[in-house]
Amino acid sequence: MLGPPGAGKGTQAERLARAIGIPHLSTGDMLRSNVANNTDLGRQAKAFMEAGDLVPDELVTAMVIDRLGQDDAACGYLLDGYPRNPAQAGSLVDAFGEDVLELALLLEVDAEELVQRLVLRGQEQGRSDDTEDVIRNRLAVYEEQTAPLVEYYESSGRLARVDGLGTIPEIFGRVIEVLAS
Ligand code: B4P
Repeated sequence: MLGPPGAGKGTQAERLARAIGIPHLSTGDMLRSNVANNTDLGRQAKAFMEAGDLVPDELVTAMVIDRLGQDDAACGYLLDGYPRNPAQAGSLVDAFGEDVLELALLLEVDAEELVQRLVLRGQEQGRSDDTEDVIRNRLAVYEEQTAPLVEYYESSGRLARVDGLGTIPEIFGRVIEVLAS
C-alpha cells in the first residue's frame, strides 16, 4: 500500500487485509508500538518519527524482515508503509526475491486534503507527528524519497492507482474493483 501520509493507507489496508484474510503489516503501527513500549528500537526511532523523517533503513528493514518471517505471513500479507524508498524496496528483493510484492496499490490524494485530514487526526488523537509543521515535512519526505517508488513499480507493471478522495467505503469499493480487474 503506497501513498502520501494521510492518503488512507492504514485505513484501507486494515479493511482489505480483513476482507482477504491476510495479516496487515503496518511499519508505522509497529514503530509506534515500539515507542509506546520503550524498546531499544522505539528509543532509536522516536526522534525521527516526531520530526516526520524516515526512521533509518537498517532499523525498519530488520523489523520488517523479522515480521515477514513469522508463520502468519507465510500465505501472504499486506504491507502498509514499507518500502518507503528505493533502498528499502531493494532490501526486500534481496531478502525474499523479485516476486516479494505482487502489486503496489497507490492511493492518490492532493496535498491540501492530506494536510486537513492529518491536522484533524492530530486534534482528535494527539499524535505527535500530526502537527502542521511536521505534516509539511512528511509530505516533502514523501515527494523526495517515496514518490520515486511509483515509477519503480509502474515500470515493472505492478502499480495500480486508486483515487483516494471520497468516503472510506467508496474508496474501498475502488480498491476491490482494481484488485478484481
Ligand atoms: P505511518 O504510520 O505510515 O503514517 P502515515 O503515512 O501518516 O499513514 P497512516 O496510515 O497513518 O494514515 P492514513 O493515511 O491511513 O508512518 C508514520 C511515521 O513512521 C513516518 O513518518 C516515519 O517516521 C515512520 N515510518 C513508517 N514506515 C517507515 C518506513 N518504511 N521507513 C522509515 N520510516 C517509517 O490516514 C490518515 C488520516 O486520514 C486518518 O485520521 C484517517 O481517519 C483519515 N482518513 C482516511 N481515509 C479518509 C477519507 N477517505 N476521508 C477523510 N479522512 C480519511
